Amino acid sequence: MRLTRATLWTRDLPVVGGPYVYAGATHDALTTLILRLETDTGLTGWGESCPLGATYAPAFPEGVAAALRRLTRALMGAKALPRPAAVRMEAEMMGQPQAKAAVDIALWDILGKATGQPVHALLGGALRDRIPSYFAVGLMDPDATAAKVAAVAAEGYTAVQLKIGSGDVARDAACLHAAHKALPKGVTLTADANRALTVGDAMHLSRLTADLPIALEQPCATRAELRDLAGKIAHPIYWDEATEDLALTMDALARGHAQGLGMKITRVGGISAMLAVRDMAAARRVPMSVDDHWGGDIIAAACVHLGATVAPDLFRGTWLAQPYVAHHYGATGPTISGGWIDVPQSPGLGVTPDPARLGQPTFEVTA
Ligand code: 0XW
Ligand code: MG
Repeated sequence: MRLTRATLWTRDLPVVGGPYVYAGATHDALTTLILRLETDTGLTGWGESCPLGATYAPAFPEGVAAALRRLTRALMGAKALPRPAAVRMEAEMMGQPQAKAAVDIALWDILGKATGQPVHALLGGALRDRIPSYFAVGLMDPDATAAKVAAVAAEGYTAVQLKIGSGDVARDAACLHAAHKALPKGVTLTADANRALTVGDAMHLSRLTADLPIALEQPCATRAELRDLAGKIAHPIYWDEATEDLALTMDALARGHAQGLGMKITRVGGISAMLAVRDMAAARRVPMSVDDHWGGDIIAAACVHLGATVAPDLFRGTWLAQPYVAHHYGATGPTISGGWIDVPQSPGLGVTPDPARLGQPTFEVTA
């Protein structure tokens, strides 16, 4: 089974009910890249990569598209399997995990279709038929924060991520107290600063919220700051943006610097890389989320298939952009209902985009 054609579409995803606001960025729309790979056996696989603008991770849409053009050219005629393709892509290009991820996801889709298995079965098997999502509440004032978290908890969400990093640590702390007070027992609360705090700010915030059972996600921007903060505050520190590749994630786990992970499947390079993170995190008993930056049905499916194989006691949930995305690429895609997501059971990813809905391709490469 060898690759014969690659087609890429570039699609704008307006933010429904937007803008999406977090520390350091406000988005009214995102740009996603949808990749279709075809084989000489007639199978088709779909991948996707959707940078969160150009400042959340070291990737941006135009760069991912350019990298995919070069990578797919190098893959024409190659075996349509994740490992041989990964080795070939490393020989072709250093880094660019967010581009390589789209290829990797499409190849797992093909492998599932070739074997008649849903991707989660190829990853060792789903542990349940539906998995919890979590809701990310944007930067607001304390009263609006309390109202929003109460509403999402009433919908059925079992975990809430509160965006902080407003520039006023006291206000961040007030929002966290308001959120904690508004949440029913059993709903977990994480404070995600998206790199906005200095080490001093994070220490100050931790003191102001010492009574709250929360975790601080990506409080500071750099790995050096996160390592400096470790041991200086009582709250667990979760790494998200800092996990820019597999090696850095492994190091953060091995050294005990990350007490939790907010993982993005395309940031580390796709399903294959995220599989390694899953098992390393489990070995260290570190909870993790299985998300992506943004994106539509294909990315959502990749996250849900992998998320379904994470042990429930170490699973923080799968965030999906789906509530903010107006259209499905095809008939359906994973959707959040009452804070939970049904795990697809058909072969591959279980998502079949309709090319007619995707517009003109950005490029097409053939063997
Ligand atoms: C909440 N998310 C998964 C959605 C946006 O991509 C940001 C990200 C996060 O955890 O910061
Ligand atoms: Mg985060």
